[in-house]
Amino acid sequence: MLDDVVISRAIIESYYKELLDNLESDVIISGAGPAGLCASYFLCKEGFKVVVFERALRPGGGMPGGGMMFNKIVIQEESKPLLDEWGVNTTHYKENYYVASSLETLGVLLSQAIKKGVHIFNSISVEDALIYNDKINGVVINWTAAGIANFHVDPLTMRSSFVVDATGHAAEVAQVVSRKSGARLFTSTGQVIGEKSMWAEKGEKILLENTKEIFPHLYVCGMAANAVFGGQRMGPIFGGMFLSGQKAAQMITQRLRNK
Ligand code: 48F
Repeated sequence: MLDDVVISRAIIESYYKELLDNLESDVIISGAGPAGLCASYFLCKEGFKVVVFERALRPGGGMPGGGMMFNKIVIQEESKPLLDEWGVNTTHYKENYYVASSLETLGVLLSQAIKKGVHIFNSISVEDALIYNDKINGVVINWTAAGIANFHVDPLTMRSSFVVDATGHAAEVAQVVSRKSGARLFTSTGQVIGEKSMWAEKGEKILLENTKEIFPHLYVCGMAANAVFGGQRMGPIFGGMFLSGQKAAQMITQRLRNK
């Protein structure tokens, strides 16, 4: 026998328990694209408490769309060990180029991250940051649907020791911190510089350099890192996104260990 209200109670109680248990965490990641998911996986692997907020109903960012909705992604040799670790199938295309199904990569990475203990809350947008004591202390969140409906709904707040901006091209957390804190970001202009046009070779190279702390306790990874520092976009080559997420995780791991 199935009771409809028991089904509702199971969903509501489980969701609220997970949300309440994660009001405070080690790291909040804004954006569940390839870079954010990868960062979350490696941080959880190190034993930290990690929460991801994703604006869209389904996680994955630009990954499922591959290149112009051809649902394949290309990765380079350097990042293949990551896909091997997760168990994603790759096909050798030619020297230094591998192809993977964008859907399989998303499905496997999502599953691996959740199995490691990452808490992913989808359909929730990060709309502001908690800034005091000269650093970022967490994020301000709201239902994406409330924004779409243009409802005047006040948000809620989640606290963490570190925040990662993995929001992709728009670099939304960096933008809001720059606009509202009155402080300079750690860029040459003190602000978000904005991404340059497509150039895969240069964009992928510079991405790892740009993956770093941009405001006290705020790190940036993935396409947001190139947007913040004025790096090139690189289109449907995804190796750099994964390596950037891994690098952000490694840097934050060191900081959390030294606390
Ligand atoms: O855009 P996205 O995939 O960023 P990424 O992880 O990867 C970039 C590639 O997809 C591609 C590329 C490859 O070479 O250039 O563009 O850097 O994922 C960003 C995710 O963040 C979500 C958004 O819905 C997407 O899933 N997002 C954006 N703004 C917010 C957000 C926000 N304010 N709050 C929560 N999630």
